[in-house]
Amino acid sequence: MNKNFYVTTPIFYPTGVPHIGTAYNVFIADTLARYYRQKLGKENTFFLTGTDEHGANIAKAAEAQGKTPQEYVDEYAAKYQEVWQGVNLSHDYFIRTTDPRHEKFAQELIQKSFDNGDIYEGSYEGLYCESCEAYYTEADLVDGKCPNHPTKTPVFTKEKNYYFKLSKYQDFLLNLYAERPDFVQPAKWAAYVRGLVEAGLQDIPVTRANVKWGVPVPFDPEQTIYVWYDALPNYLSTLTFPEFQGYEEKFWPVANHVVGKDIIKFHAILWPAMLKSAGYEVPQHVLVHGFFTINGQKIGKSNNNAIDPRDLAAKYGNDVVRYALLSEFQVGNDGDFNIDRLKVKYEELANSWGNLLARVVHLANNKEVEISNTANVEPEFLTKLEDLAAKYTQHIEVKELFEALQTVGQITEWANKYIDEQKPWEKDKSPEDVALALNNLSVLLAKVNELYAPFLPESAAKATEALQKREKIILFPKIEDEAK
Ligand code: ME8
Repeated sequence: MNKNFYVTTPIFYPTGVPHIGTAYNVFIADTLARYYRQKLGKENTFFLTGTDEHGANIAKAAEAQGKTPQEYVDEYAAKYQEVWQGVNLSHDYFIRTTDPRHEKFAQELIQKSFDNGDIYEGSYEGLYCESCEAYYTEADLVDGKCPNHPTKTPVFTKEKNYYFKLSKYQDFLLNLYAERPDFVQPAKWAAYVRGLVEAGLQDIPVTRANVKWGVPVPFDPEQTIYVWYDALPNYLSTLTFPEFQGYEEKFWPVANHVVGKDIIKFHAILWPAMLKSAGYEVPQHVLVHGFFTINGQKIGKSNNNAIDPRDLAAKYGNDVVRYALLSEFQVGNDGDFNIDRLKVKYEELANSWGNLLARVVHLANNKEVEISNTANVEPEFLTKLEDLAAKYTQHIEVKELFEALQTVGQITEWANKYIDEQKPWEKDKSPEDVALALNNLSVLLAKVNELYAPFLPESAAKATEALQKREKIILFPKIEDEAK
């Protein structure tokens, strides 16, 4: 077992502000970080997020607003940080690729591959999508448009640039996937990536002659480093910053990159090849998640559904927003989401966890019995609880967050059934039976609080305190519908 855990989100393009779709990614990473802080300790866990601030797209967005690129990224990186703070994100650091220490690292990395002959001069002619900052072939296009940007037509571009010998790493990558079948998680995405690499890899241009807003190529300062070749190294550059002394040894290569399916190729193919070429080990896992739509519509300004996660959190609480998304579909799958589902999820938590807590505390006080004594739990009850907790652990450690939440749901369902059967409130129950039932339930509840903590940190902290102090609280108070 690893002693340390490192989790990253993609570094987001600071064009606009984060929305609920972007937030889904960071909620996954945050949940994992919180789980491992509980398990391995705060000092052995590192959670990184940040912004990807170079490239033609950023320069264009800045120009459109009459700002310099630096002014623009300063403003939008601050907005990202505000939103993440607003939703109680527990990241340990926010990396910005315009940090000179990162820029220097990105230069050193590309220089290493140049020195060992993996980067050569060439010229490129092809179709380029400025929104993706990526080249495409005719076959990649959908109705003549970019496969990721249905309104953008990739433009024919010709320029001198330097290529990275990605094709050289085909066998290395196939061996990596064979030796570590869970390098990419979940399995269906591992199979997808393997298929792509088996079909063959082409060398890719990794510098740009025409993009000025970028990191200068150290061996040809007329050129800048391709934005992805500058962005991916953020995961490693941060660990070399002076304030993180010893982190590179501690957190590399135990990295877990959480990425959306749109950027899987960069993380599962290009990044390991870049690292191998520069003499680094590859990360531990790439966790791929799907995309969700809202009421069947793609999230975006044009659909007017790019909801700020803080707006939902203001009404339902940070915890329920993340719970609602993480409990709605499996990590690798696509899904749909809407406010009605969020309300259903809120009720679900109120009726299961909230209700259980209220009943146990109320009855324990009413009947004046001792609770939370692990030594006095019925053995079969304890075994069942431990089995379910072990199932949760198995799921979360392979990042099956949906399944882990379902397991906690099974525990609360069982407990609510148990309390209904035991009826500890009835007058004819013996004090011993009442004490046993409430003791069983309070120990179970403490476990539920612990298991929910990575997912619903604020509520779990409240529930834990209430149980310890035997204070009757309403964990999920009724929310008035403004329509009524
Ligand atoms: O790609 N559902 O940045 P980006 C789920 N800078 N996830 C969604 C989503 C949705 N509807 N919409 C967005 C970049 N996402 C690069 C990354 S990393 C070295 C560089 C998430 O701002 C999803 O995780 O375009 C996707 O991968 C990410 O936002 C894209 O962020």
